[in-house]
Amino acid sequence: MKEELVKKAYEVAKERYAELGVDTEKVLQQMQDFHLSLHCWQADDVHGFEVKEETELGSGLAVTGDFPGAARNMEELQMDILKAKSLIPGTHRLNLHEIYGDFKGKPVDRDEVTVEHFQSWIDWAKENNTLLDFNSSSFGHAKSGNLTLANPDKGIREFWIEHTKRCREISNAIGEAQGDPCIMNLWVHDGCKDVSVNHMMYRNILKNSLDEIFAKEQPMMKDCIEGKVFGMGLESFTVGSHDFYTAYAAKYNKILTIDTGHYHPTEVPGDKVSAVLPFIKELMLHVSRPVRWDSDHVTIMDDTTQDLFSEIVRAGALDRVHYGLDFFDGSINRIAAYVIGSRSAQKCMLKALLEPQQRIAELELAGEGYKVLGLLEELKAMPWQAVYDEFCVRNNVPVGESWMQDVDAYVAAVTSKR
Ligand code: RNT
Ligand code: ZN
Repeated sequence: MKEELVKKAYEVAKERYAELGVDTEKVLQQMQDFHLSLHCWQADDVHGFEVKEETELGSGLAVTGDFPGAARNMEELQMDILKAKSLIPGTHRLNLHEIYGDFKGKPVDRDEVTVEHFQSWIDWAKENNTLLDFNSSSFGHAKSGNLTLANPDKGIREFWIEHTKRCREISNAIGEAQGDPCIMNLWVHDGCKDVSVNHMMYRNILKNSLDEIFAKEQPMMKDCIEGKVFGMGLESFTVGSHDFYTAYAAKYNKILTIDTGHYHPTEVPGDKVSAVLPFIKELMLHVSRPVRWDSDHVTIMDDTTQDLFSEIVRAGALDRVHYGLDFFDGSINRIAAYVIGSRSAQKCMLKALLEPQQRIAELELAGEGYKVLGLLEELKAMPWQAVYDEFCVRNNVPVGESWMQDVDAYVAAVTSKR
């Protein structure tokens, strides 16, 4: 019954969009090629699997909420991710942090990690037809403090340099194993809580650390670097600011990560796409949602997300962007968080693809300002939802709100027993 309704609605939508010159079949094909990189860390509030006495996240990142049922180990986390993926149309990558290694109950410090700690992930990914991405992890460790790669203390700095080099080795090995480059993100929280004066020194140190880390060619991985406006407890100064990494990425040919939660409240992340792409070859996204001081609420269809995806499509840059997610809410069902965030990001991309781009571009050049505005407003209420439903049907995943029943069933059978 429902499928019939979806079909009918889709046929109508297809005609409505055809009138505008938009081919929904082509767009559905593009959606099939739009792969998100699901972040593993929503499943367990960024705990990871390290063996250590102090399990507080601490230094650098904060997660709030104590909703029951978080994954407690690798097996549970993998199950949860597969469950979430089964409710999201399309095929998607998985983004791992170093702290999610298979450490087999042994303490492995961050400067000791090797690819063997990720072999079981590589095998799992292969079995489950998933490509992997990677992140170095410099937060939540006894040596994290306020400064890692930008630390004037040589011993601490070298510890984190070693960690990050090893993460690049691991990423490269993952890339080789999967026959597709592994995208490795580098984010460090380094900064100052209060007024400080040695800014040039910290930034020079960070630059030198990065130079050393990136010195070795790793052909089957790609480096991306992520800035931030400020971190908890480090409110006054951020060494790795957006400007710092934009300049570094442009000069040294790195991928720039745009985390939608990492800018001033009136700054528009989507506007950065066309500002940096003339100078930077590729972008990585961390699709997220800032609320007040927090940068990591679950993604929804807000203006920020819509604008970001529309800017990518309008820039003709679909194949120059990697689409990572980065939110971690511990206060709601974590599998639902993945589903809501992923499906919302997809809907924003779908709406972006359903825009009669050329026509609007021409109207703008012809000076027909009111038509540009009018058309963009009309498009907001076009039946894009019918196209998304059809996308779900074609990918064999629940249509509309019915995915919630699956989540409830999973809670009853699995997560409520944890
Ligand atoms: C933190 C950054 C970073 C992390 C993850 C866990 O502000 O956004 O990307 O969220 O690496
Ligand atoms: Zn991020």
